Amino acid sequence: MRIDIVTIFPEFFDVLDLSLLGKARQSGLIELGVHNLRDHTHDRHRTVDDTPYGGGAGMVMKPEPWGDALDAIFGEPAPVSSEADAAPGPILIFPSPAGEQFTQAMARELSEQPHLVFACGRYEGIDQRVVDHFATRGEVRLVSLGDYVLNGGEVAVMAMIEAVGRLIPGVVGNPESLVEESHEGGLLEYPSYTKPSSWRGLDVPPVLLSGNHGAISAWRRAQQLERTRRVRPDLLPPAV
Ligand code: J9T
Repeated sequence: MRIDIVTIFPEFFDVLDLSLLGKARQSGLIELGVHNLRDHTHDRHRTVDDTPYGGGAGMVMKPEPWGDALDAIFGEPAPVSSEADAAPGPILIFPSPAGEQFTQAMARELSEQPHLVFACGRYEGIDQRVVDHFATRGEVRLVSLGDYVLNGGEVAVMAMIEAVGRLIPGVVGNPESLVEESHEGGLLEYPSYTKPSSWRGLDVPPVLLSGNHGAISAWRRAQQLERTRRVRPDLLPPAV
């Protein structure tokens, strides 16, 4: 998969050299391009924002640097005549608290794409015409991590890249660990324990030491249901 990121803080993404995603980049499973929006400005101050039309607090990101930065990634708009034969382009994602909610299902869907482009804006936003223009050229999605505001899209994009990247085949060593965890089955994860079997007066639930695999599976399932019912009843399927 290819991932491009446009941001005014390219260094923020240096941590993608580390850990599992760093390894995935070295092995070529993930190809990453991080682009500085300010490289697409043309004034001495490398200005990326301006005051909002209609008034109000804060600044809005100007459309021209965004247009130029994204054109450089997408290529210039295709002439209308050749549009029909064009291969589908990248999915363009704007992290935004006004977007659809990012979920494990969306992470899985995005992990199957060949090319994602993330456009990190500041929280007052990017001129709407950038979204509207690129929506005429391909798939555009506004995506929110949850119901809270951040200073910029960078942290949200980092979370999305980690959630998506680990689902790309080969990135996580043991694919079984992907299936058993929270959210993939629609329920929260069961609690886990390792040695020692007794620690600070707390014992590992005896069933886990029993060697009875049927009983262990049933216990874990019951724990998942109990946890989900207690903290995230909204996730329970109607039949439960
Ligand atoms: C600037 O971006 C945000 O504030 C943001 C992005 C994605 N999800 C959120 N919940 C906030």
